[in-house]
This record gives sequence, C-alpha cells and structure tokens, in this order.
Amino acid sequence: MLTRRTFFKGAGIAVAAGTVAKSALAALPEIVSTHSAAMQPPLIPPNGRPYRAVATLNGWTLPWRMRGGVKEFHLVAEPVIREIAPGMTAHLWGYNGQSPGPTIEVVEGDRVRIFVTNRLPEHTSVHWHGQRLPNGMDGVAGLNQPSIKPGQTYVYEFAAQRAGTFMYHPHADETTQMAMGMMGFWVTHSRDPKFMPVDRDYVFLLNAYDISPGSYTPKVSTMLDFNLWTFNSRAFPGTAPMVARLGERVRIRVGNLTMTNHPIHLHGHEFVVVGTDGGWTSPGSRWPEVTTDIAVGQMRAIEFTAAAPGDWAFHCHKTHHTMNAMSHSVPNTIGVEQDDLAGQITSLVPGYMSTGGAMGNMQMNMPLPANTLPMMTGSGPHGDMEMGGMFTVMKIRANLAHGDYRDPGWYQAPAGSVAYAWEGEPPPAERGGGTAPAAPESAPFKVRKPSGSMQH
Ligand SMILES: [Cu+2]
Repeated sequence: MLTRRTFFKGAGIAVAAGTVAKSALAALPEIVSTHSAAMQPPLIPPNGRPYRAVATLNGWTLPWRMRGGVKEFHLVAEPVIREIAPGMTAHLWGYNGQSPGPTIEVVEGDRVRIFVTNRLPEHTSVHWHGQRLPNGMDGVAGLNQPSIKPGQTYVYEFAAQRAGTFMYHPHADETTQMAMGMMGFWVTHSRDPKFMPVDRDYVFLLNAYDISPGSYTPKVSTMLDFNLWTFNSRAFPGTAPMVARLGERVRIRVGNLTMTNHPIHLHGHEFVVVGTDGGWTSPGSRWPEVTTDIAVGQMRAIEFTAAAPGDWAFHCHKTHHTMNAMSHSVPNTIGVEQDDLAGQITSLVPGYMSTGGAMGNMQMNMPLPANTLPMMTGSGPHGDMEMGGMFTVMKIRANLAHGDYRDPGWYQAPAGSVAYAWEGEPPPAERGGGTAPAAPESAPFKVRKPSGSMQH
C-alpha cells in the first residue's frame, strides 16, 4: 500500500521549507508541491471517510491534514514551469509547483478548509466551480470577497455538500490567469463507497495556450486563436496513457476550461455519460456514445467497460486540436510537384529537406525554433502517428494487475489481426485526361470517362 511517506518519495513531491518564516506559517498546513509532470498513482486516503481515489492524468492529488475534524488543504498560487511534452516547457502560473494545480479529493459531508497563499505578482482569488457553498466562499473577487493581494493568504471553508465532479480556477483577472494555466480538478466522492463503483477513475482538464514557436510564455490577450491544445497542460506525445485491465469498469472525468468546445472521442468502445456539472445522471437518461461534446466551463464523466484489448486512441475530434503549435500560413501542397517545391523552399529556408509527401512532410521537415513541438508528431509501433495536442491512448490489457497504472508499452496484436497491404496487381488507374482503359464487357461496373473525353 502507498503510504504518505512513500507517496511523497516516489512522486518527487517536496515539502517546501525556508521560503516563508516558520513562525508565520505555524498555523498553516505544510506546503506540498511537485515539479514533475509525471502522472502520480492515486493517493489512498490515510484518514477520514474511505473512498476509491482518482488518477489525475499527468497530475497528482493534494495531501491534506485533519485538524479538529476538518480537512485542511494549502494551495499556493505561483509561477511554475511545466513541461508540455519532451522538448518543450512553458512558463505558466499554477498551484503548488504545477499547472494545472493538484486535484482536491474530499467526501460528501466533509468539512473542508482551504488556505490559499498568493505568490503571484498580482491579485487573485479561487472560485470553486459547481459547488454548493455559502455565497461568501464562492470566490468572485469584488463580488463575494476582496481579492487576495500578492503575499496574502485567504481561507475558504465550507462543507462538501454534493458528490460529483468539480473544478477550481481564479475569478480575478480571469482571462490572464486562466490563459496562464491556473486551474485544478476537484472530486467529491460519495459518502457510500459502493455507490457507482469503478475500477479506474481518471480525471483531467482540457486547457489551451497561445505560445509562439520559440517562446515560453503564453500570450494572455488571445481570445480564440490558441495554438497548443492540451490535456492537463500536456500535449501528445507528452500525455500519459490511460491504462485498464480487460473487463474493468473505467470512468473518465473531463472538465473544459478552454474557450471552445471539444468533442471527446474514444475508439473501439461505447460509453455512457454518467455525470455532468450538476451531478450524476439517472440511469434511464443515459444512451451509448462514442463521442461527447464538452462545452466551455462544463464537466462530463463517462463510463465504459474495457471490453477489448489494445491501444485505443482517445482524443478531441477537432483535427486542429490534435496538432501542436501550428502555422495557419502553411499552404496546401496536395498535388504539387514536390521536386520543384523543394527547390523553391530551399531558396527561402536554408537547410530545408524534402522527402516528398504533402502538408505533413513539408511541415515536419521545416527547421523548428527551440522549445517548439512539431505540429504532427509521435511515433507508434507501426510508424509516425502524426498527432499532437489533445490526444492520448487508452491501453487495455488482459495481463495487467488491478491498481497498476504503469505504461504497459505498445499492444502486441495477435497474428492476423492487423490491417495489411494487399499484394496483388494494383487496380487500373483512372486519371483525368489520361488513358483510362475501357471497362471490359464483363465488368460489374462502368469506368467513368473523364468529362470531355469522348473516345467511343
Ligand atoms: Cu478540441
């Protein structure tokens, strides 16, 4: 079993000390933070009501302390450095060393006290998105409370009244602070651990950044034209895979804090939406889906049985959201004679090398500035995947232990079960203005003649 000590040790999580006078923090819970973007195993609750802990994609759950029957957490709003994927880091704002901040897990009925220390260069606040709470705890700066000035610590306190899926984010200079990565996940577990049990419960946020190729800091005035689409501030191939043992019941909870909607799509399985922002859906209201659209500010919890072994793609279905920092000025090169093109580009971009192909190869062969992810990237067991952004893989295996969240590697498909190249004679080509052969009399269909080509 994972103890608090081994959790900290294994996760590379550090208890900060020395930055603030100990006497000033004597009454505050210790600050726990991490500088790793690796996915941490679920935090088994060391005290309080029992629950089945969630797994945060490329993230972690914030430990707490119990004081007088109250669960006390300490969030620190601060500048952080986040690896978006190997080869690219971003200078963001977040909580406790990372963006997004740590997941907060409590149980329905828990009394919760959250200390929020502001180490940003400007004021902030925290809004507990979706929660039933006293109006003065809702976190809208100016409306419900004064803003938290740099250096100040504020205390939020309320009872977790409703089980479900929630988020937290600033409600002060929001456009800037959310564009900089300030957000986190919150799960309130049912008081009954047997309510809607699942074997794996993954959580993550959808977020987006506008970081110019070669730079580190998001542009905070961007309203819609973001160029990095991420799951929990990670872009493929930096996104951790989600894993499950064959036959397990899997829940995935997704919150959307970007400025557009995302149709989230799972391959090879049907799922049902079991939870929304407002709570659990009634069983009679559910229908099977393979894609569910998650609007801005919404959460969706989906569930399915891991019925088929394999590496199943899981991604946003907007194709430009499964790409990394892209240039909108890339021309369409489909059908363009590549030999001429290479010469023309070489005159503009020294060092350019073409290997043929269309848009993907052209872009992938461009020299990239430092700290920039290729637009279409990632390689799998069968070659280039040409993905990025909001993409990961659901890895289902028969031989996986319950509770094992480690990446099992690529799926070894049984012989004869993989799509293969047909090796007979190629079919007759038909090209406009070319010499398409006439269809034999016995053919079950007619070969359409190019218009304007009257041969018979
Ligand atoms: Cu999307």
